[in-house]
Amino acid sequence: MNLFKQEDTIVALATGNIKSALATIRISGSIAKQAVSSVFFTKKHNKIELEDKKVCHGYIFDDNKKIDEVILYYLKAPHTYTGEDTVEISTHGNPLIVQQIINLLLSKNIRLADRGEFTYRAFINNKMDLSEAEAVNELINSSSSKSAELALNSLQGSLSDKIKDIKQDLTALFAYLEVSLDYPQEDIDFLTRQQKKENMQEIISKLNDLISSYSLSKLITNGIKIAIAGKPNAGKSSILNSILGYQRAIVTDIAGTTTDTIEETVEYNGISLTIIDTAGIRQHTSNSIEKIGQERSKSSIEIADIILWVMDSSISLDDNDKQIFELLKNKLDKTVVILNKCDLQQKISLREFNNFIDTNTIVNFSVINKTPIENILNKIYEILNIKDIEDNGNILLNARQYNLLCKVQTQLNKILELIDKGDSDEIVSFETENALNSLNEILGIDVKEDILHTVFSKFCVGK
Ligand SMILES: Nc1nc2c(ncn2[C@@H]2O[C@H](COP(=O)(O)OP(=O)(O)OP(=O)(O)O)[C@@H](O)[C@H]2O)c(=O)[nH]1
Ligand SMILES: [Mg+2]
Repeated sequence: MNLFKQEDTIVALATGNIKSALATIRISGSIAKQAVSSVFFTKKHNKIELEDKKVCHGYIFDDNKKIDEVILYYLKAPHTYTGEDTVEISTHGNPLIVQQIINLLLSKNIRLADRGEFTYRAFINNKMDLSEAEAVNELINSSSSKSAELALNSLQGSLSDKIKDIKQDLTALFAYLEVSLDYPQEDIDFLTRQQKKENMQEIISKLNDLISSYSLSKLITNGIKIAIAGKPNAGKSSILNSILGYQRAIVTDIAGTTTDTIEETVEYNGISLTIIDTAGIRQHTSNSIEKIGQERSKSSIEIADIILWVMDSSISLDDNDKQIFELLKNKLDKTVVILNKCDLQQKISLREFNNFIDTNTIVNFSVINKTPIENILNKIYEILNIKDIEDNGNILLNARQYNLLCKVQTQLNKILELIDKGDSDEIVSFETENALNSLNEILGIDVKEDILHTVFSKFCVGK
């Protein structure tokens, strides 16, 4: 990766490399204006003066050959995304035209941008900190409306502000400790041990709030994988169709209708749900297709965040149910039991589950009676402890940030212990400095190049 050769002017297609109405080519760096000016003319090949923030219409020429009619604008540093001189050219969205224009610019002492290099430059030029830069990528890759909303919050500094707040508290404490080390004899109003402890406890509590938002962040970012499993004919495909609101899977009264897994995605309360309907599981089958289907059902159960165990409540439990129970018994904490067909005479009652399943995870359901599908979906959210996304402090944490926060948590707990033991302020201030360094790493202050490389290599080219 060329990430760190900042003196170069870079170019990339910022939009998708597909046939479309328009495409945007972005150029950033000290010679952006000069390079574009040398290929951008009026229809009659007269020069066009590029002015800051002014939209211009004209033609891209390769020598005397017109390549495309374009609209472009020049933005002067430092008031740009990257903090550098920038030109954005809006061309017709044909990849062949785009490639010709980019090739032309490459011949003007400009090079192709690496992944995330525009945002990297924004970071280096203090347009955003590292967690805000990460939010740019999260915003682009959001798979649900909620993750997009939270990524935008992070981009606007919601996470950075919280980190800075903790840093500020810690720095204040650190300053006290430093003063007491530097001027031990002076008559300064030092903090008592109890005050230091209380200050630290308050900081740890803020940190813990942030850390606890990670599990929900993961679900919001990655979505929830839900496998619908159970005996043949229990009504699994009917439930998939009810969740989707249309007849996606074939439903018949023939046991073994679904032979392969069927996967669809919907959004519920801002979170993306991937629902996998599976082939019914039964003990004895000589059908080789069904056997493969059942293996796939088991794999889906393995990877699922939640399993909907669908039962036909109009028939009594049998050996087949026992077999499925064996399959799910280590996963009951993430299983919702659906007693389907409750419009019919019930042969299975809640009482039968008392000893081995938390009856709170059981939902009575009838596809025929159109039981609201929310009864199932809300139960899923209950099990995953998704009460109210707004309660999460509107924060979206990624794994890098989470791991660093956990490191800070360990460091702060150690400091608290040292303060409690009455250890010398010297050790405490040394540990505090370590914790401040970890917090800085979240914001990208004094981070190592390989960390930046890892973060920005996840971006697409052109961003
Ligand atoms: N009475 C009643 N019938 C239902 C209900 N849900 C599904 N059925 C019927 O049960 C039969 C089986 O439904 P499916 O959705 O195909 O069941 P499945 O679990 O996907 O079956 P396989 O794909 O064979 O494993 C169909 O005839 C459905 O109409 C319900 O709530 N009440
Ligand atoms: Mg089915």
